[in-house]
Amino acid sequence: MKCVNRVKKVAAVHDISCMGRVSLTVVIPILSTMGFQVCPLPTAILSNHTQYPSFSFLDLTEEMPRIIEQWKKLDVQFDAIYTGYLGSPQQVHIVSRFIQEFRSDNNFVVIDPVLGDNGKLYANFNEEMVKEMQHFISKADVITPNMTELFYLLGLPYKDQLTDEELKGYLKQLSDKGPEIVIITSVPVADNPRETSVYAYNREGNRYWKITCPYLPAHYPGTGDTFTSVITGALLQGDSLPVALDRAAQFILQGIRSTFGYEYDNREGILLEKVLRNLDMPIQSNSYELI
Ligand code: PXL
Repeated sequence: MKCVNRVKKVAAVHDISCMGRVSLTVVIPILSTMGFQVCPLPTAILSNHTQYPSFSFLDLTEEMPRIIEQWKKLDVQFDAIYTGYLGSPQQVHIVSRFIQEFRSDNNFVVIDPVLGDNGKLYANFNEEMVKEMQHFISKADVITPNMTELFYLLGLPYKDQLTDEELKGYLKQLSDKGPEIVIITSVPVADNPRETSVYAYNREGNRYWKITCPYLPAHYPGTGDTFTSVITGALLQGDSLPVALDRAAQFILQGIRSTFGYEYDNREGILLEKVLRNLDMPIQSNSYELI
């Protein structure tokens, strides 16, 4: 009998930030709770994420090819490859090769093009990294840029007031670079600071989707990783794109609401542990619309 994964496996290419809930400390619990095995390919070990004023950084660029070599010997098959924070342009090259070697007709590739937020690049990223990411996204089936990353990927100046038609144009432009599914997160809603939207495009079927949810005025690092982890798990379990969007948006909102009421250092991220079990619940929101 052909060897299949009894539990679906996800290769998760992200850093380990030891403080502040981002990257692998978010990806692993979410995908495990959803019933998938996470196989981390760590890119770096940081004392804490880079939105704190200082951090230690152990670059794992040299170790990554060694891990990949051993995985090849094991003949491991992944059902999904999901990449997030990459530490350097060289890592982009390593992960591009990894995707080429491990992709098949039976898996899909999710690239969260982590570059920045709030109109700015994260500390220790520069234009070279932006250029690499612009090429790298062509390797993906699914990409999930936030608004900041959208404009860096397209090489356009940042702006935050956009019409549905403009957003549909941007979604299509990014999809034309390769990915079948493009999802843009944290889009402000015109004249309504209490709401935020997610826009998405699926080339299969040529349909555009939008979901709008309440926005609470607080910034928590790692919500992008949380969102894309739920999207990856939802697609792995066979959800349609709009249902995956609803599931991810509902979970983020639950996470933020469980945290917002506390006086708390937002840099630690949402109180994920309080809501993880909700991933087993049916979706209660049904906010997606076709645009
Ligand atoms: O996805 C966010 C993220 C991941 N990894 C590191 C980060 C951040 C955001 O600040 O600094 C190291």
